[in-house]
Amino acid sequence: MSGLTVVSGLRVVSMALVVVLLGTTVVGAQDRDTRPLRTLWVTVQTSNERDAGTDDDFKLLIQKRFTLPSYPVIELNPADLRWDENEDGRTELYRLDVRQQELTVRDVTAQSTCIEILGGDGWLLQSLWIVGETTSGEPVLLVAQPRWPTDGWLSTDRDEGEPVRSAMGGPGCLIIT
Ligand SMILES: [Ca+2]
Ligand SMILES: [Ca+2]
Repeated sequence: MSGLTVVSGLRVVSMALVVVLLGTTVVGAQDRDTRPLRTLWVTVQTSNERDAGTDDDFKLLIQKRFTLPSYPVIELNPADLRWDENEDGRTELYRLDVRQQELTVRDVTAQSTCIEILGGDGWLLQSLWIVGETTSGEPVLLVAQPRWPTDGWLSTDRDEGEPVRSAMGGPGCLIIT
């Protein structure tokens, strides 16, 4: 482990901060829950604000924080829906099969999950919810952001927003390398 990199390329912080950040995230019931997941149900609500919608694709980045020593980052590409999704005010539900990724409940948290847009058509969310379904069929709320920040635009065009945001809407994404 060489340090902690902010994916948006803003800065690399020290090993000491890595330890502090890990210390603050490795607490709570979810971090001890190793039930395997077979499905992620991702609900994305787009803001009503003008031009909040996007025609661009996106992906989810999930870092497996407990898989030492490499902390692999899983990339998930939601399938294109049959309609013009993620337009202003729309709410979409994506079903992602994650059986191949060997994710567990503790892998998918607000701290470990990010959203990346793949184009320059700015996108502003209203809310983001991720519910996991374990291999035995139990639903578990993994990520809940009912109030996405109103300045939390996503875009590969830096004049419009950030290409990567955390699942809570903040700029950048903490990736341990
Ligand atoms: Ca579509
Ligand atoms: Ca837009």
